[in-house]
Amino acid sequence: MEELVKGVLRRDRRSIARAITLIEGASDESDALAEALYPHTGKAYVVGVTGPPGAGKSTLLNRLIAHLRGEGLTVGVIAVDPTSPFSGGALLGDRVRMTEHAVDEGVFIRSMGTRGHLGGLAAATQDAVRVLDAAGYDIILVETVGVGQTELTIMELADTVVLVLTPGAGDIVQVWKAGIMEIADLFLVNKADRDGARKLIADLEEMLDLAGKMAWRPPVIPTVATERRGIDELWRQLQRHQTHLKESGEGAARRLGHLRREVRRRMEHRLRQRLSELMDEPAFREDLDRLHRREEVPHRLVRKWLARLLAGERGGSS
Ligand SMILES: Nc1nc2c(ncn2[C@@H]2O[C@H](COP(=O)(O)OP(=O)(O)OP(=O)(O)O)[C@@H](O)[C@H]2O)c(=O)[nH]1
Ligand SMILES: [Mg+2]
Repeated sequence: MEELVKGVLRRDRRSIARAITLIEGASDESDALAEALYPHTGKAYVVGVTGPPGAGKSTLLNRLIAHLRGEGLTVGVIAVDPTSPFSGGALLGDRVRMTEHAVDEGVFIRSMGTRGHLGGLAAATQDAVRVLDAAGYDIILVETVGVGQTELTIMELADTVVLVLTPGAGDIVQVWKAGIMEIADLFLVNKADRDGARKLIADLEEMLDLAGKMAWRPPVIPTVATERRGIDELWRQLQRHQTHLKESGEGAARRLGHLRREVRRRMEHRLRQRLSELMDEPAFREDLDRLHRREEVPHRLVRKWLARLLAGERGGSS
């Protein structure tokens, strides 16, 4: 374990890969690893990129990585569920491995599947981001597909959230529906080479007008990822937002809010898990039988087992 932590801290790629694999398994060992790394985190600028399947997120990230490397910055990438049936399952990792970032020590790319995370996908993603943060990558990009609740939760770990949209009917409706409007700091209109881009940009600006005065008005940026168009503007706006976060105090407030929600989510997860274990115990089933025979009262049972649950947690049986 000590070796693994040291390896991550000196940005040894194999250690980083092993650490993330360990963390995906959610065990006592992975908890210990996450705990050892936590004091070394908090330095990276974390950017979340989300949007509908096939919007061009991976292509954009690939271009952005190249741009950032040109600026001398190191980049870590976590792509959550990057295989989408809509775009033929093009894996960012695969694509990048085949291109210029393949042998680049300053880039680390990892894909995470959506299945098999005992502690929840959001927690696993958070821990994976922290591994890269501890390893000292300057910028960490997190790609997730879609606009569902899980994606919103995952986006909660980012300093800046980028929403990628493409021209096409219904996009603007999606933005309204998903409630992602409130958490998007930058709107990208990708595939701006296609019909309808201008209309989408106008619709977004109108929506932002309606939202009224904001401390930060999300910029709407047209991009053509396949032709590298708009990537420098994307980076310029990301830097602008980073400055805004710092100078307004919003960045610190946001991180504190994220940590609060993270701890709450982890506690809820743990309590639910422990509750299920307790309710499988023979003693609980006996109590249930007594309840059934009217020898016990539900309300008293609740108090009794809640006390037992909390006593177990105090005992530190984690
Ligand atoms: N015309 C056009 N096509 C683009 C542009 N950006 C990406 N594409 C194409 O759109 C398709 C999907 O691109 P991806 O980068 O895989 O999209 P994604 O959002 O990462 O997809 P998922 O991860 O599967 O949700 C690919 O065939 C890209 O070549 C663009 O700006 N213009
Ligand atoms: Mg992708």
